[in-house]
Amino acid sequence: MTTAELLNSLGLASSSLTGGNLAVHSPLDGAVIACVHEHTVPEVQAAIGRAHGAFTQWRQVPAPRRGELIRLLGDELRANKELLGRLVSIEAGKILAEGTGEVQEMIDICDFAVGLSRQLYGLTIASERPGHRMMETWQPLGVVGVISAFNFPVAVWSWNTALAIVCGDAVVWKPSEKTPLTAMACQALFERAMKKFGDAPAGLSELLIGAREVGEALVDDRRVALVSATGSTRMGRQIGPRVAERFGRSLLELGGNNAIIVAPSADLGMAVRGILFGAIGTAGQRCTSTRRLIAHSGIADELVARLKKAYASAQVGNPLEAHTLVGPLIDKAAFDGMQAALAKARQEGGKVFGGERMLAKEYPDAYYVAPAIVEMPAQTDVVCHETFAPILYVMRYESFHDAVAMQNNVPQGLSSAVFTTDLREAEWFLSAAGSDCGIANVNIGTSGAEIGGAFGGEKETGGGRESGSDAWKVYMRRATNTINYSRELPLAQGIKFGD
Ligand code: UN1
Repeated sequence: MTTAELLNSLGLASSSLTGGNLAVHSPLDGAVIACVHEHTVPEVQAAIGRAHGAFTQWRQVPAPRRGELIRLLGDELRANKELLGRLVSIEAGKILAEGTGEVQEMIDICDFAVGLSRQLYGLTIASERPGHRMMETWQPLGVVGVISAFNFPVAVWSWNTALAIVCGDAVVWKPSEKTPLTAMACQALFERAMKKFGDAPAGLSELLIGAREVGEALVDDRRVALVSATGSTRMGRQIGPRVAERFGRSLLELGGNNAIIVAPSADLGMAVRGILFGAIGTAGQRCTSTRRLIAHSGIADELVARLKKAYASAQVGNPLEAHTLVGPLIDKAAFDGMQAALAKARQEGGKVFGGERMLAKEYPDAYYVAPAIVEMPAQTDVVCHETFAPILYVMRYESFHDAVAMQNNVPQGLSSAVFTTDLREAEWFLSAAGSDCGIANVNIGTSGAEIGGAFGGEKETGGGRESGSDAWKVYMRRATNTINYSRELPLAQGIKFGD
């Protein structure tokens, strides 16, 4: 099936794929696969207006009925899992197993949200006043602006959208300008679900294609109650204050610098597999990718030797081919960033294994790399920065508490893991004095979280939580209600006022 046929079967009309001024390149070979229309600022404002209009109607639809729309979206995703997964591979460069895995993650959050649509529970609270009752209700919030990155071009939208829609909100989405096609496919599937649903208001889900100005118009618009943004810390540092300035709400999912600690008691075979998936899976382009390995000095040599062997046999190449484990980097800028980080690591005393460009002859306009392992003398400056590429920095430790301190001693706080069979170490790692990350795992790696838990992290990762657990609450506004069913009007705190 050609890319054009694939796009057509996902509901994208050929006319929407040509003639626009935004060229879409596939990272597989650098070829231009479409030229799509970029939205202007007035178009952005009109889209937000439509979404706001839709919100005022949608908020009055009972939540379980709203859940039905997400159930239908889940059906569309199930029916199109292979096609959309393939498009994710073509546009973002991840291997097919991970492309379809990402669509599965969308299906999972839809299922979660359908159940949630009957569980948007508030509390009943004891009042201090006789004949009074207090309660808490969760009300729809408004328009949710979603800004997403190229590396999870469809799942991040679905985490936000599935929850926002059952919570009674409308969504305006600005995907990465590197991955507009997967976004257009999601929007087409959403529209199919809307059609089957019947009477959902138009404008419930709006898609905006474009770069910075489009994002800025979304961020600055007072009608956008929540801005949920996934991307670099640099981006979040701009968005956070701009949204706060107008007293909007933001949910930030920014950089990670995720470490795995491997203790002497660890099952090394498991550790190697966990590190491999975390460090080279998605070519190191997940926010949860494993970027640091903190290995006990007693096992570090053996562990690194086993990792190098595993790296050497991991196939780098076209992600549509069955045996490939590592696809390309998204673009030349990503490759340059990786090379700059490796050069800096060398200057800081690092010993680099791998990291060179591959397949340049076959694909002169694509950027395939050998994943790199860099043994560092210490956790130097370069190690403290997130480089969105398959670089694994290796440091050694003697005492477990020092390892945990090293793991925490970076500006980011997304994901972390320990491989140990020592109960004391595992529990310490998960304790108040342990990992300071939003995700802390034992005997599994840093990436590949399930949707059932809240997803996000601390410090420069931005503090937001999306997906499972009670992350839905950020998509709603909380009202505290006090109801007086007595014939008196007592004041709280026993205050007497004029009587
Ligand atoms: C991201 O990289 O932006 O935990 C999200 C994981 C995936 C999501 C990653 N479920 O690796």
